[in-house]
Amino acid sequence: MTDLKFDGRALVNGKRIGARDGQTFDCISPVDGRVLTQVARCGQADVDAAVAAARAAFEDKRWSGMAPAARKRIMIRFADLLLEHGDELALTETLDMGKPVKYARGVDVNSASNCIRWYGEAVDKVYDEIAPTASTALALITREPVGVVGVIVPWNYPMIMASWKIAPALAAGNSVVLKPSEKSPLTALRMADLALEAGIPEGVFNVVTGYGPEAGSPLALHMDVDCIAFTGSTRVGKQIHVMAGQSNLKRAWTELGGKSPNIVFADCPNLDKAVEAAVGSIFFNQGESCNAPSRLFVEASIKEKFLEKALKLVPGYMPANPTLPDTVMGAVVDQIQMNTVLRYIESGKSEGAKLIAGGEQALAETGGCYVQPTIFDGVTPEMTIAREEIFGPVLSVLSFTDAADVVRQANASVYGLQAGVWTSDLNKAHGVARALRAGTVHVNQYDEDDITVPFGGFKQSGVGRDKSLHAFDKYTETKTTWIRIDSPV
Ligand code: TXE
Repeated sequence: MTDLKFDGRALVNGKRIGARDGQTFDCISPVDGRVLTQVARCGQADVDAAVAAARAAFEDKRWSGMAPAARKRIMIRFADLLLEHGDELALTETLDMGKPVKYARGVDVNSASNCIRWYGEAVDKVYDEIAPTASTALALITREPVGVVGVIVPWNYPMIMASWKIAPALAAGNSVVLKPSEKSPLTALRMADLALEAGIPEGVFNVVTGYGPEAGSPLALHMDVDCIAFTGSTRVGKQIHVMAGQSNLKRAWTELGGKSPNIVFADCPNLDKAVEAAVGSIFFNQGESCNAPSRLFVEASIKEKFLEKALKLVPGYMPANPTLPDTVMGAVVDQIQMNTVLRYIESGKSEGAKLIAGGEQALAETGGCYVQPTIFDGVTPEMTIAREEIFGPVLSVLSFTDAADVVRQANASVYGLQAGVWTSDLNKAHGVARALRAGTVHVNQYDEDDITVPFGGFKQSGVGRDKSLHAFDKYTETKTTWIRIDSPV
């Protein structure tokens, strides 16, 4: 595996090609600062070519016209190929964006493959509808692929974020142009290679690499893209909706930031489990998860005991080289992100929060981008670290007195992605879960996850849902066909 070679060229119409103007940028590993390869710096002309290829493929029905059962077989082959190349993909992901290789293999590769398989398996089992109209007419309600789907994804789970969008889009018969993050472009390119090998026809799945304003905006603004699916920051997500409106009113779906509250009541059924979940979930993936429970609310009467237990777990999350098999916390994605996280830590200190763990850069001698697992106690709702998405291994601990108090605090956020509630009281669990304005509420755990359930947010955490059969709604148009029946009998 040490002899991994990377190809940073875009993939358009079934061929690997450089940017039309020959421009590239360095793909730098946050593990140790080494340059992994040069990546095509695509712009408007490259996006135009990719969209044209996707449109031609859609129009000639080489994929969209295939029977769902035939698309299914190819999608399953694609999912199998991801697993067959699992070690290579996992190491590529680790080198490219810094996550521990054991999770890149055990979580990212498996989850992406499972997602592609699931939508492939689903697509020949979904029926259309006939409306309950009068017998003088027949009203067919059918689903059609929306056409050319643009997909823009971030760097925290590159393969998973891509698969959550390309899998339902492709299964439904669309053509796709994917723009991965400039910080983590390599696995998306390999996924597209493997899709071709699996039999997804040329032009159906294209990848353009490059920066957001240069390659992402032309996709979101393109007059021949029918739908744009985005995961990333709320700041850019808002621009995506504007660009959709400024161009052809393409369907725009956004999965954006979060500042998820995790609420532990004094009657929590198992304090140790709650502590493990609170700590493990914020430090998993270096805290670079949109659903990370970054605001921990602990009922005042148990806070001291809770934090005592939490602090004992922190040394287990000290960052290490993510290519080593036992590492549980790796590098944050790049220097820019590391500096952002360190700035947030400084703001926590200067605004009066109490730093009780971490707070520093780590492993600077490696040339990589590492931050210690960090916990602030005594955080109050108006502090920056209680309001803004840090996207790093930083936990903000707040406290509360009763259910009404904590629901008010928890909902006082522009975000509404996920939330956690820990209590033995069934009424309290249901009552608080209902009152929380979040797309997903976890009760007495924070790690349940399955492709069968929708994922997405309320408020400024975005519009629409990934995963589950609901995701097909994003990539299909609903058509009504009325047929008059002048019955002779
Ligand atoms: O995200 P961006 P960045 C948050 C997180 C992080 C911050 C910045 O807080 O610290 O955002 O990360 C593309 N038109 N999240 O800067 O910029 C970009 O190239 C079209 C949370 O990496 O949103 C990339 O492919 N596209 C989030 C994608 O958008 C544009 C995950 C995401 O980049 C564009 C990521 C433009 N003008 C970051 N500008 C989550 N919650 O999951 C950028 N892009």
